[in-house]
Amino acid sequence: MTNFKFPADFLWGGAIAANQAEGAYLEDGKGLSIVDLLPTGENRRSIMKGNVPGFEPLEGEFYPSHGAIDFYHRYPEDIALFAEMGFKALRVSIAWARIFPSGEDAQPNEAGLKFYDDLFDELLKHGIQPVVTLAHFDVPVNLIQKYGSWRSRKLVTLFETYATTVFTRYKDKVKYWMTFNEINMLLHLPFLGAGLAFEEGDNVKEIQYQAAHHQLVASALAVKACHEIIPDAMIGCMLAAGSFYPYTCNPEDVFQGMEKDRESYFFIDVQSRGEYPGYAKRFFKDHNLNIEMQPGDAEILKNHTVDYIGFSYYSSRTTSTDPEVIKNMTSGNVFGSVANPYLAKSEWGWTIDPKGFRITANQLHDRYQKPLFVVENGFGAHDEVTAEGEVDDSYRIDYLKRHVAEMGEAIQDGVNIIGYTSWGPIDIVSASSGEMRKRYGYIYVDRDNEGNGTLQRVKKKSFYWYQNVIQSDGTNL
Ligand code: BGP
Repeated sequence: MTNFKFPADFLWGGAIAANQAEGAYLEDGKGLSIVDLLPTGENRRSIMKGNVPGFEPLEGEFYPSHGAIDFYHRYPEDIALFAEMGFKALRVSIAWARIFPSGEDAQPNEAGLKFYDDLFDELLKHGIQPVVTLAHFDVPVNLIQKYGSWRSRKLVTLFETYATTVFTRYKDKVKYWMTFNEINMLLHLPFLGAGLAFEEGDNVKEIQYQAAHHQLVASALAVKACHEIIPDAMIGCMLAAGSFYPYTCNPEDVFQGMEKDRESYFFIDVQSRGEYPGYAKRFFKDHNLNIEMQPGDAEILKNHTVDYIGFSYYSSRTTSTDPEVIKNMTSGNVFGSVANPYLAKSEWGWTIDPKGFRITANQLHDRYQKPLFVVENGFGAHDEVTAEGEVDDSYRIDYLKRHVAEMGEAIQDGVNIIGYTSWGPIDIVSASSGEMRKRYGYIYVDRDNEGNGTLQRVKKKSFYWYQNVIQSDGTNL
């Protein structure tokens, strides 16, 4: 089957995050970070939402992310496999607490800086562009304990120092940057997204939007520093995207869909257009939220907007104002979506909607008129290794095939998409469950939730499929 031919310079690749892949969570001077404290199991969701009164770090527990897939030591082998697939780009994140273990150390940790130097060198050796997220669900724990994380203005300056440090160090190696991963997750999983732990009686909404303001200013200051230090770099924002469909054509449903989309667009409107949208100002007023902004903030936001819009897309969302529909069709996702009767779901209840990918990309293009970078998309599933040592993940190929096809359609619609880094090209720890069981990779990793397994890497069927896609510029799906 011949499909749309993607541009020759299209950035095909994959995306991982430090805390889900590296392991070595206390090695070479690294400090504790939020994710190091997130247990698997029932309480995880509630903790990720910020229900952590009297927040105290848990010592001595083991979670899969502590060792993860040992990317920290095995990255040369993994990068060689990515190169074999033909990757042009690998999205990684820097663990803030590897560079500044307490988040506020006077000097950066040289061992941490060196690790990423070596990692970027290894990528460049294979002709793979590093695409680097500054904060992927990552706040040094000390900053949570001492300042209450992003609710404090203090974090803006500390983040700026961190960002400036890494821009200066890696300016010759990294040309694609991103500030906060899925910045809108701050509203849905505030502990995971921004280290926010709530106490009884907290005005949760006010704290969230105050923290959001701090992240938005910090993001703009990072854009400023990046442009000054690495003039030939591109720095973007990153949204957990996926448009809301109204459940019916009842204007109430349609209006609610628009409002729910705006909960997410809010962040990108500020990062890309450089100012608070009118609907946000109204929201603050209607809810009596008092958000402290300093003189000069508006100017910072206005003058340092992002160069591109990075986004993840896994599924669309559906919204209804009808209590009966909500009661019967709530699906267990963090965005408060009801189930869409036209769409199938993954084993984890994530709606599968390739057409929604095209819709979302078009909407982002229409709204921002900036290059888009698809920095996450993929299919989480439980994979089986056969007795012959093979993994037939045809279901994953099916998902990816349909999404890449719709991405090609979006480009033909006139949407400027510069790259596609699918999520978890090698199996890593799942963010929502904290488990190894939910896998996304083209490469299987022999590791279970208890930390057992040889860590051996095995090419899945999708490995060869993706290799072929890249090699054929997307024409062979
Ligand atoms: C996004 C995150 C990733 C990631 C992915 C898949 O929200 O940016 O960190 O893990 O979703 O989610 P999960 O691992 O929960 O399946």
